Amino acid sequence: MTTTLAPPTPTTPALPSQRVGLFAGLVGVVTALVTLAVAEVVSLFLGGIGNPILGVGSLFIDLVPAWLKSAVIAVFGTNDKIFLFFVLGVVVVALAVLVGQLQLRKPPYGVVVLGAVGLIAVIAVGTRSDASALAPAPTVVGVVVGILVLRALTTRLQAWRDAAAPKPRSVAAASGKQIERRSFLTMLGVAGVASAVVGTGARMMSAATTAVQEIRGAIKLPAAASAGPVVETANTLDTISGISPFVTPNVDFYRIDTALQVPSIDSSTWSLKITGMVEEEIEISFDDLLALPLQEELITLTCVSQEVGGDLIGNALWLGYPLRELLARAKPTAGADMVLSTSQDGFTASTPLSVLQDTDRNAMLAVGMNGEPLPLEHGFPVRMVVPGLYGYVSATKWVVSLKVTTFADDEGYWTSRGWTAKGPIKLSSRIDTPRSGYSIDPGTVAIAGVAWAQHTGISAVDVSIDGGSWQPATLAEAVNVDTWLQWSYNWDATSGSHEVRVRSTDSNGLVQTSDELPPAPDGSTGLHTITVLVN
Ligand SMILES: Nc1nc2c(c(=O)[nH]1)N[C@H]1C(S)=C(S)[C@@H](COP(=O)(O)O)O[C@H]1N2
Ligand SMILES: [Mo]
Repeated sequence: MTTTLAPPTPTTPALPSQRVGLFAGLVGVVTALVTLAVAEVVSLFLGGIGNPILGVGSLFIDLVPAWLKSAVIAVFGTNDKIFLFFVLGVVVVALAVLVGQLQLRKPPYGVVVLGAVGLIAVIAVGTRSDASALAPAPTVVGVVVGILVLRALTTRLQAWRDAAAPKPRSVAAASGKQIERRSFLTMLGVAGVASAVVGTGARMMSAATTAVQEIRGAIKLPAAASAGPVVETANTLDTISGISPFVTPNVDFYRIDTALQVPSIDSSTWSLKITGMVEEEIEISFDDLLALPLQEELITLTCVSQEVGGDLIGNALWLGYPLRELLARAKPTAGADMVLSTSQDGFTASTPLSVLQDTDRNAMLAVGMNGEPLPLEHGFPVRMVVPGLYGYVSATKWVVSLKVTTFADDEGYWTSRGWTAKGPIKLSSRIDTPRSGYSIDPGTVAIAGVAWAQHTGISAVDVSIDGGSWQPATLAEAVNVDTWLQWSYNWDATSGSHEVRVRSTDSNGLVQTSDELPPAPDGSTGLHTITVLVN
């Protein structure tokens, strides 16, 4: 008798239901991690607003009855916040496990609960007193990504469970089970680790920003040794509705930089080094800087990327120390013609040494902007401000070093990207009001705006209606040659569509060109022209 050896009857153990339950819970926890990590990142990019955990935590503090609050403080003392976050953490994990279980066993209820928790968080952040219109964004984006991850993970867990279900064993089924298992575990692991790393990083960066905001808030800037010009509103055209105010409030000041995340620099650890072609290298701390006789100056900054009529320009009262004095201490050596300034985040600008040494021009290392320490996004604790040059070759924010060098040897950030090495600001002008494309009533209308030729000064502004002859505008009193100048022109507006054009003339008699050039490589030219509909 021949015996045929029958293959052993395979009995695949089904995936035990406790293990499925455990993995569903993990899916929930990873979903929560992803949701919170995405919210942290979005919040960070929005400058720290709308953090769901902080929002819910603050709402919680407001809602907890006073007696419970005192009881918690009695027990935990100054660790009361840590206790609160511990409680929140436990609640988050419990909800997460619930979400994971529900999505596996009773879909789509996991998604529904996640959405509902998200809604509560949106309400929590939205009811904070400092909430902005964008406050719900981090939570909303976080929950949307969380839902996608929850569904993807649950689908993979189901596939693994189904592939592992008891059925006549075949090699194909066994390898299918392997594949589903690996696919699920890989996604779970990657999502979990990535969100933990990214979320923690974003949280630490936000915390650093908050800490530096507090340091900034505590700084008392010294008064200027030589006070800046006092600008009476009566000497400006600020009362004309729609005109740019002569001094731009910090919150309205344009912001241009390559920083994805605003650098947060503790002023007490900040220092500036002057190196390169100098007889003496210098290092100066923030306190050293504040102890020097500071000056105050009104200077209008302009971005080279400004299109004709654009808004990448602003005027502020800067408090700082003249760069020429610092350079005099370092004693540049013969042959040097450029200073390459570097920011903490690696941006560089090439500024002609002669401009910084000019006794007639207040190039400064600024610490104050309109009576406050520099806002973080405008360079806290210290930046450069140089009258007459576009920002990309002069206005380095978060500046940490100045290398005295030559244009032949070194190059600034934008120069290596095709912009010119030197960037004097071009004469230009803008119509602020009426707004282009808007309709207005007939009668006397104030056409008004600003004109600039930093470090040269403006001598005239003219307006032309429908291509007619140039009519002189009224100029505000010029405070200095480094700021823009407000102008206005009273126009007797008649019904119909009209074209309004402005042109300025600088103090050297140079008339603003009508030739149109784009911003690259050294600044736009052309005349700002608007169309107005008169009813
Ligand atoms: N560190 C750093 N400083 C910088 C820049 C930058 O990208 N990084 N951009 C410059 C440019 S192009 C301009 S126009 C001004 C704008 O300054 P503001 O953002 O304070 O208006 O900053 C300059 N300083
Ligand atoms: Mo710029």
